[in-house]
Amino acid sequence: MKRLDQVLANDGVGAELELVIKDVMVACKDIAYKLAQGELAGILGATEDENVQGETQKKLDVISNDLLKDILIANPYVRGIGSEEEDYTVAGNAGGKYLVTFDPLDGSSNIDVNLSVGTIFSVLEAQDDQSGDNQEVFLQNGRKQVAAGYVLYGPSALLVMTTGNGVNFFTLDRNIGEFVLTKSNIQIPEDTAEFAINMSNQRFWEPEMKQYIDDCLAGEEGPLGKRYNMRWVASMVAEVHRILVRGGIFMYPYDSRDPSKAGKLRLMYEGNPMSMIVEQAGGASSTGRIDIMDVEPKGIHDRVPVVLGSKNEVAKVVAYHSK
Ligand code: P6P
Repeated sequence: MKRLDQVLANDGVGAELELVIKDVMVACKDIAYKLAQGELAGILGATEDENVQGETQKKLDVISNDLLKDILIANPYVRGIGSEEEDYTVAGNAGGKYLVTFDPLDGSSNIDVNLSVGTIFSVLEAQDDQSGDNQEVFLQNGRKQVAAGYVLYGPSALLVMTTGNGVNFFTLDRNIGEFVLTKSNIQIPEDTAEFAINMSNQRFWEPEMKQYIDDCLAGEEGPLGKRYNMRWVASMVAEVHRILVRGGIFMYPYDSRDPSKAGKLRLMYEGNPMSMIVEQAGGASSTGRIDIMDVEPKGIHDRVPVVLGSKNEVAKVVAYHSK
């Protein structure tokens, strides 16, 4: 079994980026341990606070955020971090060349009901010498990412990661406290009959999305000519992982509940890292109109509509939006 550092070295990842990724893993192993303790750790439940997204923070949201922030801003190669749970980007080392954005605990509404949650991370290179507490240095499109990954805290703790040479799965071996390679060169099936969307938002979608889902529900007799199945875990990391393993399409489209926002999911630490992973695994990731990784960010907490997964199914959704 190859350890993460051996795979990174094989993929030509330099020592500095390797150290950044290993620090993310130190934090994620601690998060995995705390989650596995559940009630025994006395850290379930919500805080009294709301984050910049307007969402009530779970205790583990804050703990996970602080674990990742503290270790990364102390890393000599990290210029700064951006987090779903931080109002602004946080400066690390002025001489560092890497920028790390993360959603420390995605799907955290599932924590108290013992369902899967995850950590999502993305790594960019600073293109100038601006300080890491200036969000401008982070505002690069998703094609500029040098690494992206997530840790899924499920029955086992799984790291899924890419540095631009395909996607690998690593399983946390709790006997040695290391992530070990368990599957290489992941390929998403190009076709699917399984869609994931929160149907309760249907009346708020654009007509094109309503039409696509209506046609999925029409089954074999409908224009798409096949019977679809549906899944919704309310945890993007779990949905994306299912798609990497057996194909599928995940959608969190624009909806009119808050017309000022492009969607619920965030570009810099959800849309972009998941898009890099999905594209590296032979899938596709779109806003419904353009590739997510071609969206030019204006702010660290920008929202983005998400349609990702099996590439032929994503192409169908894009076609609905171009009629
Ligand atoms: P809803 C979790 O809060 C999250 O950001 C994603 O992980 C997940 O796919 C989505 O929101 C769930 O949203 O509206 O179904 O609760």
